[in-house]
Amino acid sequence: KMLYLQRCGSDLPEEYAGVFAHEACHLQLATLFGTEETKDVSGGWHDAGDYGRYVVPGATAVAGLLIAYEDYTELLGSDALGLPESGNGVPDVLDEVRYELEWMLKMQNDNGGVHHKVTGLIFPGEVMPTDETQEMILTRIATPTTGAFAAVMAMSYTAYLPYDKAFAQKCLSAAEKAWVYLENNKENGFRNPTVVLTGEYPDKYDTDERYWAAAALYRATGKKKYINAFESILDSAAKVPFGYGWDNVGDFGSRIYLSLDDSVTKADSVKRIKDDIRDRADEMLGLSVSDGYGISLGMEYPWGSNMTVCNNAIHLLYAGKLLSNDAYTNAALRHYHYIFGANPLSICYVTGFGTHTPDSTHHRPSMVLGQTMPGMLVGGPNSNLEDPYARAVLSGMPPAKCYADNSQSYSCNEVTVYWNSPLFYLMAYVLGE
Ligand code: G3I
Ligand code: 9MR
Ligand code: ZN
Repeated sequence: KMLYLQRCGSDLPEEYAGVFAHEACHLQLATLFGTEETKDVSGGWHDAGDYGRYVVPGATAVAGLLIAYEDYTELLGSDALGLPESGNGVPDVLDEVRYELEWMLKMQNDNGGVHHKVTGLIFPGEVMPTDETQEMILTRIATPTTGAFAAVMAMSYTAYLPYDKAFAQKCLSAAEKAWVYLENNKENGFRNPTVVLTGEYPDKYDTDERYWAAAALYRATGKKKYINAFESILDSAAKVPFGYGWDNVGDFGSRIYLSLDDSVTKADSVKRIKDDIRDRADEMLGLSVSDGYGISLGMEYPWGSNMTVCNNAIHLLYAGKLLSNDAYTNAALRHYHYIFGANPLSICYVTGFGTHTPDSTHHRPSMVLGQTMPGMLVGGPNSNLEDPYARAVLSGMPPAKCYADNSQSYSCNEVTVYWNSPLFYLMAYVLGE
């Protein structure tokens, strides 16, 4: 539901959005940065507390929902979650993901490459989405962006095939076209142009996105070229690509590869990937065992630390199942409890749940309405104190207490679609066990 309430470009009627209802926003054509060209890239999800729409984090959020659906298909099959699409014969989680995918398809250039984001030049003030009327700027194509797009479009082919063959095929064709772009273009990460001051999501390396896309495309098509690409990326990578975050996404690819029949995988690749998953799970377990609250951040609580907590839990759950190790699974559950209140601040980091919960998030609709949208996971403690408010009130605090429930503090009290997605996965696990 949080993702539904982040929808851009369509009316959100009171029937589904309650006080957060608003008319369609950001319908204006976007101008391709540095040109006079304009393009319709309306739709998708607002990223976070701002109204930017960014392919890289959007793909991460889509991937989190799709692996939850893959792993808990029965449990997440509900077609009655209170969306406009409820009752259409398609599980609502897929309907919600489709809303982002339809937008992402617009972000693909005719040459197969994918544009990085669409935002204003600057962040808007404290306004409702319909009141952000500044010109929308479409930034250039980047290869990590194109790789993440190819990966989630191929994953979406697999997910939608039973429900909408035509849409599934549309996703796959877009994924294959994006792959051809990657074959013909060397690594080219994204950086903001100087005058563009909105979110950047800079990602220099595209090895992990290519790795992930190759695995997803092979699973979708069975074409040798994709599994060959996967193996050669793995062979030439110094480390097995890792992560579930917006910048490092390799684990999404590893899970797919390890799910393939051993008649198509290579024993030494499987071993190398499994050993890497085990080594990182052992490191997380070691940190969890020595941490007062059982999480695995050590002393570094980065921006979006609650996302890292959830992503580490996903890794531990996956490793627990893959390697039949309950210690990993139990540690994952401690990560879950931390999010919901077993932490140094005894706060439930999900808005609207529990007795002590954030009510002043850095989320423009909540700030304008003076009412915090429920069901949002806040970024959480950030020991790097990355905004003026945090620096003013949190200096000297221990890392796990570097959190303030204040709407000015975007570096610890914002919300994003790709912080909710790993939480969604964990809740599906807990509900399903
Ligand atoms: O990973 C390094 C770590 O190795 C290092 O020790 C540490 C200390 O310097 O920095 C870590 O990098 C951090 C990076 O996120 C990790 O991905 C940076 O400090 C931190 O500044 C960076 O923050 C990002 C933030 O934008 C600022 O760029 C967040 O990940 C990202 O979630 C956030 O995204 C924003 C969008 O731009 C706009 N929309 C809201 C959204 C959430 O706040
Ligand atoms: O609202 C913006 C939030 O989404 C970003 O994560 C954050 C850091 O990039 O910036 C926020 O916008 C602030 C801007 O950076 C500085 N002026 C105040 C803006 C609202 O807090
Ligand atoms: Zn919008």
